[in-house]
Amino acid sequence: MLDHLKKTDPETYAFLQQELERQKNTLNLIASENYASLAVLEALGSVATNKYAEGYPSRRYYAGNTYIDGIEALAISRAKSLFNAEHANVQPLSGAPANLAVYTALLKPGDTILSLDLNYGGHLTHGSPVTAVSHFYRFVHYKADKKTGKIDFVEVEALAKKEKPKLILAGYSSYSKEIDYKEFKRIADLVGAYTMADISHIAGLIVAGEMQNPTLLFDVVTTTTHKTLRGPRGGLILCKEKIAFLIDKAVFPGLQGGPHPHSLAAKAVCFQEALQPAFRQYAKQIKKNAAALCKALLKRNFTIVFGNTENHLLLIDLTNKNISGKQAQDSLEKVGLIVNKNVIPEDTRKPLDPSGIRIGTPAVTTRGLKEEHMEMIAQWIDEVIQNSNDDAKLTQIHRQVQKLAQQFPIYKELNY
Ligand code: DSN
Repeated sequence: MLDHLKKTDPETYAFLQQELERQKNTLNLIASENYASLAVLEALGSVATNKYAEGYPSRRYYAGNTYIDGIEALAISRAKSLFNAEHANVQPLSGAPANLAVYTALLKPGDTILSLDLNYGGHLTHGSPVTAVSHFYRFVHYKADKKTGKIDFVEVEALAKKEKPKLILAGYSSYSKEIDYKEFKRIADLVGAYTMADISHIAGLIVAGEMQNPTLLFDVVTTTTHKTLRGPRGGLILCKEKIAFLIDKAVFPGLQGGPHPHSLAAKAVCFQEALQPAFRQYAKQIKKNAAALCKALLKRNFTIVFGNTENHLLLIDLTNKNISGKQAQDSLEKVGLIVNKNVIPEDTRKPLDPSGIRIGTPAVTTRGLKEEHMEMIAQWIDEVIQNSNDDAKLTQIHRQVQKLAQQFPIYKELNY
């Protein structure tokens, strides 16, 4: 596929070839990653990247946008039908810019946002002190029950009444449970706050009907397009018509310049793919695989944070296994199982070497792995954790992982 690149820039080409081999020969269990289709990759690598298109369809600041208008309008209308949304803005460059655009549209600097604590599954852009947004807005955090993951709405209501947030945020990056959007909306109405959901992780499950859809209930919903939705790296905002003007103005010209038209095209393709019946089957299997993996790990005495999973991911507390999250991540990478270290609720360790790892099934499900393979993966994880210093054992497991990976190509059409 990369003949011109090979001639022009052999160094970049070589890295991309190595990355392709890495992806082919490992099993990707990172909950936020996936394999975009060849159609999405073709749209991303298209001539649309050559165009500037500041503005919105039919209201551009540059000539020559007839076809980019067509692409963006297609992406918008598909996003609206996919999520059942009144309005869609497909221009955010990714999830963090999408969230910042919502804050910019609806809040004034210093206003309060009520969101989930990072250690309980919240996201950096929901107010971690290391982010710029935490300097612009005042974040107050609710928590979830450490054992069950349930959100205590009595606590959320009390916090909302005390702190008077302008915006209440539901939506998480390492949270494995269903979300009660109705309760959040009830509390937001009590205190006159906007409701925002960040569904980046679970968008694919939502459009397939495998998880609740907050779009009709909430004022605004943000998502990335590259996780369970399996599209290009990018962001998307869905909102009620009554705030559409504010959202659009915040994205452009508020925060961004020209959108990335190649990415708009790839989003249109991704939404089209997600509208197909096969995508529903895919999302169902993601959940089945996560549940099977969870069961197989519990059987091997792993501690699953919040007890189990109701979506595509699970968080393992490794404290009883006497290994840190980073050591586990590194040892698993040696055998070709790719996961990420992750903080757990009330973690006593630091984020760069926390007590947990996060595991997700969207990418391996795209490759075609089923419940029986989750049993094999759990067995390998267990063996790696118990033998993390035994290089001979790790080499043996690595061979088995590679064999399974090679049976399930990342792009069957190309035999990759
Ligand atoms: N980095 C993403 C994740 O892994 O959840 C969120 O931004």
